[in-house]
This record gives sequence, C-alpha cells and structure tokens, in this order.
Amino acid sequence: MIKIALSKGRIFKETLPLLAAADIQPAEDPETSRKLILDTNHDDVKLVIIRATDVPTYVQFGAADVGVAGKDVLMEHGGEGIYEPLDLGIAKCRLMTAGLVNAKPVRRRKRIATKFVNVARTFFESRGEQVEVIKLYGSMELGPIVGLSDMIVDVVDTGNTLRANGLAPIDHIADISARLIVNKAAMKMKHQPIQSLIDSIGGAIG
Ligand code: PRT
Ligand code: MG
Repeated sequence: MIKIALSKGRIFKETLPLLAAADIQPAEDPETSRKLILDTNHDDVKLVIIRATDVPTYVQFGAADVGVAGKDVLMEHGGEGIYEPLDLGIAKCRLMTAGLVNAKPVRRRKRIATKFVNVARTFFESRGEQVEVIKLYGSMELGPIVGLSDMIVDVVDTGNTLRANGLAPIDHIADISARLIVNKAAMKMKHQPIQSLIDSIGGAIG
C-alpha cells in the first residue's frame, strides 16, 4: 500500500496531471467529496487529503509514504525524516517580507507577524536583526494595518493581495515551488513502487 498526502486547492489541481503520468487517477474529486482518504484506480494506492501545512508531518511520521508540499511549508517544518527527490515546478511563488508602503521607521525591536515563524526567525537572525515574531494562522496582511506588527513574512504570487492592502514586498527570502517528498523509512521498505512513482512523475515534469 502506498499512501500519498495531498492538500486540496492549487496543489491538488496541479499535481493531478503528474499523478496521471504515473497512471494514478483519484476515484473522487476532493473538492466535492467529504472523504479524507480517496481511493484511486489502483487498490494499493490511496490519497490522503489534509491541510497543506500538515503534509510534511504526515510524511515524517510515515502516516503517508509520499506527499506534495510547498517549499515554504517544508522550510518551516525543517524536513526531519523526509527526502525531497523532486522539484515539481508547480504552485510557484516567493517567500517575502512585506510592510506598509509608507511605514515610519521604528526605534524598538521590529514585530513580524507570520505563520512561518521558524523561517522568519532564521531570516532576520541571518541579517543580525533582533525581531519579535508573532504567530498568526492567516490574513497576515492585516498585521501592519491594525498595528499588530511592523512587517509580515508570507508567500506572494502576483502581489495583488499585498497591494490591495497598502503593503509592498521588501525582502526576497526564497523562490518557492511544490516538492515531492518521501518518508525516509518508506523509501527503503517500499523502494520499488516509490522509485517507479518518482521516475514516472519526474518524467512528466515540464
Ligand atoms: O489555504 P489553507 O489555509 O488551507 O492552506 P495554505 O494557504 O497553506 O494552502 P494553499 O493551498 O493556499 O497553498 C498551498 C501552497 O501553494 C503554499 O504552501 C505555497 O507553496 C503555494 N502557493 C503558490 C501559494 C501561492 N502561490 C499564493 N499566492 N500559497 C498561497 N498564496 C496566497 C498568498 O499568500 C496570497 O494571500 O494566495 C494569495 C494571493 O497571492 P497574490 O500574491 O497573487 O495576491
Ligand atoms: Mg491558502
């Protein structure tokens, strides 16, 4: 049995053609089904549908053998117990810091609101800057507007969301794309089916 962890939305949509190249077709559409485990056209392949941020955790602990996760989510997780054999080149964006367009300089320690607390700490530490990191679970853009934080760390694609909220990108932290990830023990124990999945998907990457 091979369990593949995927999140709904853009990751699922963009992974479907890659799975099809490995002759894997889900039996149901996760956007309409309430099932958390989807059957496929193979009895021994199941799709586990979870939140994007939970994908590395499921794969780390072997609750899923394989998964697809954004590099942003992997950087924040740390990658323990996980191999990252393929850059899928999908769900591309950038991890950025951002702040109000006309922000006044602050004389105290800067406050950074983000769901990427580890990434934010590492980034500002690498610049020798002491900051206070505030964990949020969404709508980071609000932070600077309501005075919760001076800056945010978030993923940016077109930049429209930042602009619509009077924010502008400041520092580029990393280019992001989704990666195929594999549980380290499963890579040994289920080597043949997992390697052939990696080969088929690898051959289909644009
Ligand atoms: O939505 P949910 O809270 O369930 O989880 P999630 O946001 O972690 O998942 P999802 O499906 O939204 O994103 C999954 C992965 O897609 C992320 O981990 C990224 O690797 C990648 N990705 C690519 C993005 C974007 N592009 C993106 N634009 N993830 C989020 N966004 C957000 C962005 O932060 C902004 O709020 O989409 C909004 C629109 O972006 P702009 O810049 O085009 O306005
Ligand atoms: Mg989202």
